[in-house]
Amino acid sequence: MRLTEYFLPTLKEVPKDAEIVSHQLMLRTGMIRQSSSGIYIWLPFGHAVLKKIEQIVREEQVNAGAIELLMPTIQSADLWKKSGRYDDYGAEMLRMKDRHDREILYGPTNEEQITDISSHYFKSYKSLPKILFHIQWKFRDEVRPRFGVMRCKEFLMKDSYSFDVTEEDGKLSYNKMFLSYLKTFQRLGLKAIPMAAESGPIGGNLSHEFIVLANTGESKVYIDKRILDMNIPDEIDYQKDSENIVSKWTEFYTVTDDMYEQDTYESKVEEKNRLEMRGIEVGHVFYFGDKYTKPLNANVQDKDGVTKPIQSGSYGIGVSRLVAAIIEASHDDKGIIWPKSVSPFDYALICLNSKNEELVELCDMIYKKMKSKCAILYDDTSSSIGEKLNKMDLIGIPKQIILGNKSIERKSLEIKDRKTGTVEVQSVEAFLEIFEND
Ligand code: P5A
Repeated sequence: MRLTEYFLPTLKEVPKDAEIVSHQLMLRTGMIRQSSSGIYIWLPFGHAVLKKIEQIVREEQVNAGAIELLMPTIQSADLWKKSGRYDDYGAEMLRMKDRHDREILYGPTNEEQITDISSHYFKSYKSLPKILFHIQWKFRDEVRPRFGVMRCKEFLMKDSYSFDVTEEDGKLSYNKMFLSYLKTFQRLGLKAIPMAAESGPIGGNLSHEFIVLANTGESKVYIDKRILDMNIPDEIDYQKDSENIVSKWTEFYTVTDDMYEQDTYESKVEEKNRLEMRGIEVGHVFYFGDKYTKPLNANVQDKDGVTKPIQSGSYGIGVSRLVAAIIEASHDDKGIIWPKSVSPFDYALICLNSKNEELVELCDMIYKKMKSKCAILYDDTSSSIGEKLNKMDLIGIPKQIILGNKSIERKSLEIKDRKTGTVEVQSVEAFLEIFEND
């Protein structure tokens, strides 16, 4: 993509109303624009990052055995009345009426709708287990939307729902999702720590939040530091390994403030291992058994011919919140530093002098060769050197390929690593070899 043809409305100034660095940087890099309170337009650069994250989340769901479908954003109030949550959800739920005066709502989550689906299709133990997921916009009329897409009203969520015959199998599904979350956040370049948490309006008595440590986070957390050294194996057999791996992670007393008990913390965690911090909730998993299947009559016949409510859990990832969380975790005073896995462009190509025809010709040639092999943003504008370099640092593409007047006679280019700032000089020829046809 040529920068002269792209739509990247960057700002030099730090916007006054943005309090935290991710919100500031998302506005400065032209990723989002507020449409109304708590509702955002995803401009092309922001949209591209969102889609990258969404794809990684999707791939890891599929790897763990979940199956994608798509439920609508608008739901009928009827199912919510049956589950008893229509009143419970209160003012956070956006309620509407259609032209026939029927009560409808913009879904804040989909437990009711998917349970209704399960009641129609999963009648025998032979159809289970199943984990279904979708990636869909949600609406919650938050009292205090703030920090840009971090806590907003309209946001993109990946939500999965598990269906099993027995509680034991249900717990296995819970553990599979738990493990797939560890994997997902790792691929996104994040250290997200699972913590025992309250289940709130979703319900159930087994629940974990996945939290990225950040001073600007909204949750207060109490950690056993040793959990920070935990790793997950590269190869996972979800069926065989889930229980074992999850039990190792959950051994540590690591909790959000809703669950915090000072005595337990002090008795279970040695003083040198205690860490009290703030964090951002990027995912939340729940096991609630028959909380929804019972009132919505989602029953299954087990192997012995006994009919009973399906065992369920739900598993959420804040896809749009992750964009902000990644920036909170990965930036410096110059701007964003995208992990390779989520950057919309693999390379930035910078032609420092657009008046030097020979240089422009060389850069155009390099651009053409690279374009077919990777995603590249080519600064072909006539801006000043300083402006060009600052802009590329601001938007955070992991590798910058820089060419100036001297590149012509030296037949070389600079490869700058955005994260470390290290610059490597390489001959144009050697660099282009990577992009030659096989
Ligand atoms: C789990 C999936 C649920 O809704 N039902 C379906 C369950 N869980 S949750 O914790 O309430 O939300 C899941 C994740 O969504 C993100 N999130 C938000 N992101 C931006 N703005 C908001 N207002 C918002 N509310 C929730 C969080 O990442 C949360 O973990």
